Amino acid sequence: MVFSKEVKSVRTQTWIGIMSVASLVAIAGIFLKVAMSTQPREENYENITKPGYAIRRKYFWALLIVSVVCLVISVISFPYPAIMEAKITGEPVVVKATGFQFGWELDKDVLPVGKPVRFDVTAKDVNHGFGIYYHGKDGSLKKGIFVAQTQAMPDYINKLYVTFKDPGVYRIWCLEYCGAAHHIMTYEFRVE
Ligand SMILES: [Cu+2]
Repeated sequence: MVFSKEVKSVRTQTWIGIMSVASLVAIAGIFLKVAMSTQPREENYENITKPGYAIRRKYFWALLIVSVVCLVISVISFPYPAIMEAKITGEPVVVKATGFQFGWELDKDVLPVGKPVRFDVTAKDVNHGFGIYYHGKDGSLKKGIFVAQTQAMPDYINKLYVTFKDPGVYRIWCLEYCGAAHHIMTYEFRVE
């Protein structure tokens, strides 16, 4: 028998098709057999979960103890009690303080010692930081001691209450970078 090229090609394709279907059926059969023979595993999960939960419980208590210890330590070093002790007694002396690029305007240069002072702080142009530092009795203390601070903001008046304990020279320093000459933005007043 002599077949043409086309007939040979069709035969080959048919064979490939039959072989493919046959292997698919065989694979499906294997899957089916495995699926049929599989049964739910009977295992004692308690053996695993019990020690697992025990470890979890230990971790929980350890974490809780560590958290409480950390909380107590951090609360002790909080500055809140000192702030809460501060009380305003009597009418405060009101000082209007305005920040601008690059300086401060205050309507008073001499403030009382031991009496409450209220700074009404605002700004003319941009945000500034209003920081008060103590520079010693005669102003010779170069590195000032921080006293109090608030923000100086345009269109807002932030009220800062301070009772000066020490007479001497105090300086205001801008605590927020506000431009090229920010570092010279300072003002001096006296407390007597
Ligand atoms: Cu500034």
